[in-house]
Amino acid sequence: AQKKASKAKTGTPKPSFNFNTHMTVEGIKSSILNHLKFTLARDTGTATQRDWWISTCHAVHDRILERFIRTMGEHNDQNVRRVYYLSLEYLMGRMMRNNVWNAGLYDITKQALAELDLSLEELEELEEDMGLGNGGLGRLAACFLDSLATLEYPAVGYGIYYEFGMFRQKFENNEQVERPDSWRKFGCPWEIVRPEYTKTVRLYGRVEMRFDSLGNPAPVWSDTVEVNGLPYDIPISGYNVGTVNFLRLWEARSSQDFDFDVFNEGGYIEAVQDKAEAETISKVLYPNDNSESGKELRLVQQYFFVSCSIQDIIRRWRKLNSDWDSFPEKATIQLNDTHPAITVAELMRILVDEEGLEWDRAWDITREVCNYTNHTLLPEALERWSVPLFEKVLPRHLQIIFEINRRFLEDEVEAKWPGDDGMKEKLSLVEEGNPQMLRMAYLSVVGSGYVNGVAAMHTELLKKDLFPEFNALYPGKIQNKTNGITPRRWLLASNPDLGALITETIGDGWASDLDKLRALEPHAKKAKFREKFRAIKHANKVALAKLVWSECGIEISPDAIFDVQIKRLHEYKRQHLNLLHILHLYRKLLQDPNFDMHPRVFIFGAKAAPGYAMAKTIIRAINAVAAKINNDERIGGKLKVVFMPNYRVTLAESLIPAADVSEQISTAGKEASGTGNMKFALNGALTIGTLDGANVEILEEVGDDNIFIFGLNVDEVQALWNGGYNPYDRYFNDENLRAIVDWIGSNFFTPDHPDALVPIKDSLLDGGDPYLVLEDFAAYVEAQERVDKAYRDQDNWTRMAILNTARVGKFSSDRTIHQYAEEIWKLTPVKVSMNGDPV
Ligand code: B1H
Repeated sequence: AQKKASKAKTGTPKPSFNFNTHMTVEGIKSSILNHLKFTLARDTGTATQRDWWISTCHAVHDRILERFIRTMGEHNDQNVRRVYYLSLEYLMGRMMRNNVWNAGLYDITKQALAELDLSLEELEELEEDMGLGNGGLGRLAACFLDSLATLEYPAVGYGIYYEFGMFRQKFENNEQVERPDSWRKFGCPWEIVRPEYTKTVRLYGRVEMRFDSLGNPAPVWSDTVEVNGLPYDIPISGYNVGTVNFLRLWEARSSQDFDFDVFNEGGYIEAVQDKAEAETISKVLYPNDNSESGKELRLVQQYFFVSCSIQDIIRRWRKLNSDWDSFPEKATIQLNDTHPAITVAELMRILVDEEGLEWDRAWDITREVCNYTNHTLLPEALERWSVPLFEKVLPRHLQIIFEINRRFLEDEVEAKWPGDDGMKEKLSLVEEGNPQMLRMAYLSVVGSGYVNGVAAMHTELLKKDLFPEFNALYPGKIQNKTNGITPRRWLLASNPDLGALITETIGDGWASDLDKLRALEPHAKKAKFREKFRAIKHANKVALAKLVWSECGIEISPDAIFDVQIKRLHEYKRQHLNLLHILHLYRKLLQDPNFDMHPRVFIFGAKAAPGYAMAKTIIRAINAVAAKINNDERIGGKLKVVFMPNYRVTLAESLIPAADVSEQISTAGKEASGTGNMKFALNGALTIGTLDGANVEILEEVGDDNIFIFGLNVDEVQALWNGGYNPYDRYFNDENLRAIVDWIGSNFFTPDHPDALVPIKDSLLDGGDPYLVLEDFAAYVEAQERVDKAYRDQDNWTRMAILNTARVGKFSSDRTIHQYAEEIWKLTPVKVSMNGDPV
């Protein structure tokens, strides 16, 4: 292998051709004009804004590709160890701004466009979000890719090239309406299609025992249906480094352009229809955050992308290596939740059935290569596949999972708990029942070297509540890796004025070493600095007010407190707790026009899963209440409620820099980590939140004077449930709360739709208040009063905001990725030249 590698190095002639990808204003400008003419066949006289936009993307892309090719060359020459990140979701958002910042092209691109009488900011608006994810889990994958490249780790992300990403949300009569997201309608300028790496995936069929020439029985998977996976690569630029990694996304293609038999029988239309059916595999992202669908197409999506990716990983390994013992030295795989958990069975199938390895050796390799990240404890999100469905789609994989289970129970569980059948039933990968169900989380734990949670508290609960026996069986296997966010997208690029102030104050370097922000702490004491910090927040609020006006037609004052809750709509995240508090303020204002509160704007952004009725009712309730409040002359504009439609990465980039208050109010024990909480704190918003997920660690970093914590902690929640909780007690003992809950349940807010909001009241009372909204209400109101009071002391508020920015360096995804690399992947960075000069 070593020999092969060095041969590849010397054997490649160095071209002397000048590709004209100069990193200068003139270079970019001529590149844009060149693409306008020769890529788009346009002249400057007839070019539309979109033509200019696409040409600009290509000009930037060209410069990134130069480094991309160099990175691949270096990784190949050195036969490096790589991490493969497998995820069904990548919530990338727009690519342009991030690309120009990371590649160091921001100033020259802006300048080049200005010289062409164009504005980068205006053109950027033409880019659709690459919204191939639901929420936190998908955005985390995107932040990780950014950090992997920035820290110069050899890494490939694998996923699906969905034709339709997360649906577009509109409101009609206060209700959510979903529209398809045809984000690639005008093409994606960042993609590179690689037909030479197309893979074939087999599905369905049956397994027969056949005998080889020596008379040994061997399973044969036959009569399968075939579909092809066509890879598209999206280059991922590191920040200020030569490394450009890539995200490889698979698109499903029919395996035959024409089925000639059907064609000859005259079934032309039928032949093309079959083709269309295969291609539905990569059509659309399942829009369920934190809940599983159990649908056959979803299982097919999972296997499709796992199989393509594993084949591709093996192909790359084989170019330079041959002995399977070296496979775990060259590859480590991270499973982003259980969505790619079939990897465990697929690797075993390839190693045992196709490569002829002994089971035990194959198992050692599989377990060494795979690692699993758990992102949730919610029972409805823990994937379980019905055995009959799984058998229909993947009959051979089912056998393999049964064999993994048999050995696991008979060897490992039996050794640890001899004769304990209860324990075997409890830990079995197969849940008994009708039908039997495969527990994908258990398969992932058993088939992985390491398992991790995504925040300290979440990992403790994993060990204590979800996997206690596995933790006893495999001590040290379960680790914590607290989530993080990339400071490039979430500060440098989205809040450029704050970024510039920080650089001017403490120098540069912070964007790739976020702990450096601690140097801002002493500046919190300086009036001049506070003034500048506050002015930037104010300017961001003015910009957001403009956006709210143009998008929603609601006028808001930048002098009000901007109180923001943006995240998926889910009962456990408790947008309805926020709503009850809004109603509380509304009542106060109606009953006492002199009620003393600082003007406040409550801003929401949230998509509900299309099948999640209660979530949709909560959206409707917030919209209905907003309509009433915003049009109520009596409250003198002290209270406004804005629900911005179609919440997505791009909207977050406008909202977070403008927020004063960050709502992180999930029921303790339910939010695994949260990552929005980190983005807000980094941008100087103060958190009002429960002791849940990473809020606990944010509190540790910023100190309890600089955050508003309220409500039951996780032990108190468990104690309350154990002792028996009756929400009616809270309802009857608090006259104010009772009035508010009854108000929601009345037809006051939806006069034309009687009972539309009753399900909310029902869930809070007869439904048992599963997320303890009524229980935490009083504490939440009290915490909001603290917020109101604190905001009136603008100087002190700004001081607290600065201390948030200064103290949250821990939540850089660079820190997270460094820990994964050191403690799980055992990965070393590889230097790549930025400009072709030796490093
Ligand atoms: C998170 C999901 C999720 N946890 C199932 N689990 C899905 C589960 O389509 N599905 O089937 C999709 C998504 N998403 C989130 O992960 C957690 O709720 C957040 O607390 C956490 O910050 C984020 C990243 O770790």
